[in-house]
Amino acid sequence: MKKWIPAAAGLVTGLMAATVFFADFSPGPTGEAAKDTANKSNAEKVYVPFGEKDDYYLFASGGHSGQMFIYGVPSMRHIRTVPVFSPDSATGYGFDTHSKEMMGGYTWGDLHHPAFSETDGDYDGKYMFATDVGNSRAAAMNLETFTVRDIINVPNTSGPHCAAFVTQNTEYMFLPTRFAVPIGSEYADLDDYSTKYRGVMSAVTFDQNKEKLNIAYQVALPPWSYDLSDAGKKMSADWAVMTTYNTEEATTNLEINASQADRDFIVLFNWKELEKMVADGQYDDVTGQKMIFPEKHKGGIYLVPVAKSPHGVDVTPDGTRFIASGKLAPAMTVFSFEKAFAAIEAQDFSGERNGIPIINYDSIVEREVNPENALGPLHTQFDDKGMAYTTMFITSEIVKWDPNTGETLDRVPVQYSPGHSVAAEGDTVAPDGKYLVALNKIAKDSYLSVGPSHPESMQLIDISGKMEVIQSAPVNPEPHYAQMIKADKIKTITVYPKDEKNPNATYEQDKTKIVRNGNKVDVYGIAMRSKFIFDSKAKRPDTIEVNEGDHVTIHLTNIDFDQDITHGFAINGYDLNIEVQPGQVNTVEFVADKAGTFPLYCTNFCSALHQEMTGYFLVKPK
Ligand code: CUK
Ligand code: CUA
Repeated sequence: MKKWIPAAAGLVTGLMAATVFFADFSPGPTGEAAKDTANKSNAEKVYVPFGEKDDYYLFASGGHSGQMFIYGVPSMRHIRTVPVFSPDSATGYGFDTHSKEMMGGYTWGDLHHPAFSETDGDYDGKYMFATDVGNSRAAAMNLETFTVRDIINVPNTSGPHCAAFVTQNTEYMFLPTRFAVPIGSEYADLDDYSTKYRGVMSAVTFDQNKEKLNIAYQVALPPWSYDLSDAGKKMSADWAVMTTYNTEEATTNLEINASQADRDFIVLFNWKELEKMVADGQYDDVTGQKMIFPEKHKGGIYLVPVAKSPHGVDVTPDGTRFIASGKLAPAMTVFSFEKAFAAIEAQDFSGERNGIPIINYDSIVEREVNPENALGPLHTQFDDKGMAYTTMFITSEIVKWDPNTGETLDRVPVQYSPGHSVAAEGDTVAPDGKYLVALNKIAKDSYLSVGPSHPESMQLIDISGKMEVIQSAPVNPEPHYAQMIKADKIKTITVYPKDEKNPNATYEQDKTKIVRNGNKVDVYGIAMRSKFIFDSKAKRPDTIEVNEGDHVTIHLTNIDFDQDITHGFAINGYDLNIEVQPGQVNTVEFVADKAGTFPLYCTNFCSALHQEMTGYFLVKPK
């Protein structure tokens, strides 16, 4: 706008021009005043008064912290960190016998994608699953206690990245690998990559009664990188999809070499059919696993060409479509499941790779969506009306669009570079709408500086009307994905129920004892406000005395059946600390390899006399 008023302008024209002029140069009340108004209404939207609770739990993956971060929405308050793949002294995780055994000797993990257990395509609030890209593991967390109950190593796979995603009734979670390796990770020359390497996908089941994960079967896919995946829903419930890149089979400088081909693939597979093939013996026994080789055991797996180097792929809540996003192509590609089924039926294939049929792209694509100037689409979530929300990594925004028409409906900038976003109940057959959280990779200037490296950022977006960022929370490295569940679906327990059959439990003080058997010492003790009792008949019931070199096992029962009265147990200088939650029985084992006098104490502040909750661990020298 120029300061131009026609010389011949009358009063009215002049006023109009002046109005336009003013409007152009000061867009409404700007500066501090406007900020205040906006912040007040946003503050109200996210304010959860003391005594009231948040509406949603947000489970954010902790990336290479190996942990899970639990936040409340809309307050965006960090409530808890639950260790999954990494030891955590705050909760004694990785120190007590069970969690140490689950840890399998590893000291870290890389947790990318959490997934709730589902019943009829809806989060049921019972379990949370996750995989470890760093050390190829899978875990199941019980949501009554927010503790991990089982971890398995996934053989033949290196870096199950795009998992976990679960089928509609938690029949399976599928763990495709990010890195191709020879089966069993044996040595093979990289010149033999195309013939000897494989990208193995594992179908993992979970037995809720035994709380055990198990590998049902594996599929030896071509040696490509498998990126993101999603399970089908409703009409596509028997199917699952995943993206793959490096179909060039590059073995070095992937940045360039894995980005050559114009098209990579989506892998579409029918897990019901794979299940049937396994039941019919159509697999090879490989390193103790049932391995399907697609070039030999035909059926159930198809390829769909997609714009180069795709990242995310997401199934719409109604299960009719799957949408792939291209990190190098600025497009979201919408495919129809119905058309895909018809193409498979008609064998409408354009060729094959490694024995897997390639479905004719044109037969099943609905549209390619390119919102204007939007770059770096990564992941898509959905609201209650089926509208799509795609994160744009490069242009740092969320774009809302209509999968039915491809029309762009809204967009909002986020700070900065979002990877995933997560919608309330976003991966169910019936998302809630209402909220979306952008998981931003780069916070830059958002918070008080903590040095050259900054926290990541999660921004809460109100999606009930025009998208608006209403809250922002710093978060430790590094949430990749998250899921958001209605708070009332999660039913935690307040104390562990008495388990009279547990041979290690000691609920009565006069049953405490220290049992010696050669150089093996078993302590059956109690933790209570505000003392330890290891042997009630001893002169000093809170002392444990052993000989140097003894193998010591301490079974500790917390007999405070009272909400939030957690005790800890640490031995000074012995590098161990465990936790016993109310009513819980926990065990720690170690060798008393250092002679001397070591105070033991409760690490978790439990009463006014918490400081007095101490004793001695005496180790007589040899
Ligand atoms: S990945 Cu991190 S932004 Cu592991 Cu889901 Cu896409
Ligand atoms: Cu028990 Cu502090």
